Amino acid sequence: MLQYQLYINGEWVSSGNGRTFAVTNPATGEMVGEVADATAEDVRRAVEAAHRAFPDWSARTAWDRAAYLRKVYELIMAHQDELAELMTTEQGKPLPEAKGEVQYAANFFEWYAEEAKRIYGDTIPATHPDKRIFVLRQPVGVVAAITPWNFPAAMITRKIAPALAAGCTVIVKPAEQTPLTALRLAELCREAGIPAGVVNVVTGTDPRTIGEILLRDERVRKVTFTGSTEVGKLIMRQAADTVKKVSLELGGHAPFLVFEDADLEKAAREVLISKFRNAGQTCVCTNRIYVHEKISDAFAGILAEQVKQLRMGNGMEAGVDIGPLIDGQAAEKAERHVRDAVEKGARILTGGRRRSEGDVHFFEPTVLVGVTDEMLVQREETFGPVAPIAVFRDEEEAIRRANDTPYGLAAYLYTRDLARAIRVSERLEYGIVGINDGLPSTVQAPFGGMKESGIGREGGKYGLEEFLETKYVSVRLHD
Ligand code: TXE
Repeated sequence: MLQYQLYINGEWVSSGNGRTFAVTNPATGEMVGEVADATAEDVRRAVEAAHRAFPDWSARTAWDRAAYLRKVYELIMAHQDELAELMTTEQGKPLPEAKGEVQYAANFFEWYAEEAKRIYGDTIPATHPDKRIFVLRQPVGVVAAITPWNFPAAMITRKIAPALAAGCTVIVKPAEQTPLTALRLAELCREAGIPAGVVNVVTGTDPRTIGEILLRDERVRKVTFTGSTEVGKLIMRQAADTVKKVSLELGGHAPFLVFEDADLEKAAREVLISKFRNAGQTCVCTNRIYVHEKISDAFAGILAEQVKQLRMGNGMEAGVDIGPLIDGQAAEKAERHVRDAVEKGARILTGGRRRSEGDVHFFEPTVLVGVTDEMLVQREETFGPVAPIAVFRDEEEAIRRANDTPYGLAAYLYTRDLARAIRVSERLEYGIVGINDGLPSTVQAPFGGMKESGIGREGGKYGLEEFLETKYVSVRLHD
């Protein structure tokens, strides 16, 4: 069993009151680790450490910081199997998916090691011959990064790699369900020689208090959050008091539009990938499938056949495609959504049942047909392996229904018609659109949502912007 303390100011320290909490394996219910339960004072100490580390870290050259980032990348890759196993153990996703996530997570360090060197300013022609105007990009300061359990490694590296590249120092608050991966990453940052206080990790069972302390502190200049829309809104309100910069990556409710000219086998394969990875617990997961009426029966049949092949079980076992859900609440939500759909007239083609035993919760990969827009599956993010299929008559209707949600993170469409693909993608009110592509996420692209799915972008040059201030310096040339 793994034991970890808090990582503050380059040291491993116990919580101020000595308390710890257990981390369990969602596939077995067994305790797999024990970590420190931070007190309010511990969080303040982490802020203090990050604040003190900032002047030195931000004053280093970009080349210097880049060398540390590259080292972290190398260390993550050197430990990729171990990290993937750790992630599957505390989060439940199948091991091959966990390996994919480790590579994705590491890529942020590799990318930002390069991007750190490309933080350019500007010079602007002045209105007076004696004047010069320079625009500088400077690190925003201390960053609080609050992360979820569904991608225990990538949601952290996607935030801290650009933050460190920009010259910021960070306090990471990982989800209480998956702190072990976060703490192992902190160990690797330490091994890479990242100076004390530049990266700090506080774990705890009272996220409300930890969040409040991070958000009230005026020394924290930026908060970057991935999680539920509800908590995201709270964070935005709390950040207002000290006018922090805010980035939010919140829930999604992704539509997948399948047009009548689609290759049905291939379209079903993309839906399968985008819907069922991580047992549907992904913010960009397909949540609503809209299929043209001419092909809907055939498409549903093909998708259901593919879904029936998925194997559910412990993600550590070879051949498993669907792991457990993170907890009982997640299973209840999936069950409630399926029940509601059936009560309102939907039909289950495959799956549909919850399998809970003690603290272990699975939900069968499910395909629903006859789905209408007033059903819960169409209104709320299910965050589980449920694929609801609704039918549309024409392009206009498909776009209108796809956009009829407060969310705006990812959307997908499948067609052979290039003009339609471009036309529809331009009208979808989403931050990410996959055309014939169910897996668009990649480190160099700007990941993020419109509407209530969030603010700001992560990845590529866009992700770096979030950690930079813009300052202009106006110079008069005479004395
Ligand atoms: O999220 P929370 P939960 C969605 C998804 C899921 C639902 C609930 O629909 O079913 O949210 O998941 C920390 N102040 N997503 O309850 O609570 C918490 O400790 C400061 C989508 O797990 O938002 C964790 O570190 N922080 C999403 C992080 O917020 C607080 C990924 C996320 O947890 C806090 C996860 C507070 N008051 C869930 N309360 C995505 N965008 O991918 C909690 N936290």
